[in-house]
Amino acid sequence: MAIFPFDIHASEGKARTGVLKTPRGDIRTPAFMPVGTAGTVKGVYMDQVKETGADIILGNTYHLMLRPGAERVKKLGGLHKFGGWSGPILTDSGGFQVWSLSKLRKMSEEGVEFQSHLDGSRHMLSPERSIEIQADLLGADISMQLDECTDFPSTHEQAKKSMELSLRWGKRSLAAFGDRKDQTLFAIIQGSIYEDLRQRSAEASLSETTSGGYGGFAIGGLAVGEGHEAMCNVLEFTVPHLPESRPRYLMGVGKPIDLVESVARGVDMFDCVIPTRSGRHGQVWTDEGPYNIKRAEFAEDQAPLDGSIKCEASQSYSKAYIHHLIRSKEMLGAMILSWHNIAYFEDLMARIRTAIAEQRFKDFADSFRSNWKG
Ligand code: PRF
Repeated sequence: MAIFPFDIHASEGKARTGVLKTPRGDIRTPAFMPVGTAGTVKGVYMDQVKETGADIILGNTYHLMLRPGAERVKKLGGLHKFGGWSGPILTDSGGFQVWSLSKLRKMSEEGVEFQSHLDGSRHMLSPERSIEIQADLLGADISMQLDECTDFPSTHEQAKKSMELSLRWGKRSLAAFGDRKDQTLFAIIQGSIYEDLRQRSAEASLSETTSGGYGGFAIGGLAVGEGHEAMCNVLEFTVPHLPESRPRYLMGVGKPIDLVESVARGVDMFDCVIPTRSGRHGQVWTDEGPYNIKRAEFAEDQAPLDGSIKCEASQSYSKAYIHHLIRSKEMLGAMILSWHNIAYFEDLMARIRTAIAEQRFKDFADSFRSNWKG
């Protein structure tokens, strides 16, 4: 398979900044990927997403296979054409969404059988079917292996069993992926909070060499209830087992402080629904943490959300207006806040990249920690 070139331009401590080069465009790292679950970054036009500085978006196997159906997306030209995003797309394999959304799920060696959260219909997702959906039908630039997101908390024994299943599914995913030219596949490291299991997962994934091995390594099974400290601790002992030369992706994370702390521990890529999901509920993200625009104090506040961010949503509407829109449940309120929050996250990543390039990331992280109140 294709292994996309990953050029690291600068590093400081464990933090690094660089570019992952894909046939559909460069991804500047550390990167934040807005989540486009069902072929749309909820409430935000693709050209607005692009303008915030996002180089890549995420799509979901689980949602798209259920509606409108992966074969239909293929028939309509693939996910890039269907959704109007010409840059790189990474798709999640479905395991995690089955784990968090579907009603009945039955795990077996073969894969996961589940009932749709939409209409109760039954489906089967195997490593091979997940790759077919992601790479052939949706046309993802980066596919993820099928994995099982281990429950938290789990005993060492449960976590080991689950991690070993993910390893076997990874091997099958890699074999199913084969020799694709312009697409790549990432492994997912599991192992809950256990150091020996994380090490085993990383080392076994690394030793897979079918068609050149994995193009990158994700860390799964975090941000599932273990808490910020425990997550940082797992990153601390997991990242050193991953190759320097390949991108590291922390799945489903997180708040701005999580991003800063994870970059400090060597993570290169992130995705999270926070900017859009919380935006729909009136939350505004800042370097100090989130606040809710519905609060009475904003009723006559004529200031913009953040004049320092180059984004129409951040600069051109008053807090008073957005306060009114959200309180009135006007859809434009949710749209402006989702757009602003993505711009804030992308601006934060750009500041992180610049700080690393200028060798002042440690100072940046220290001052970020002390300002953070969230
Ligand atoms: N596995 C997959 N997707 C994910 C996760 C995982 O463990 C997580 C955990 N935070 C988010 N998204 N495949």
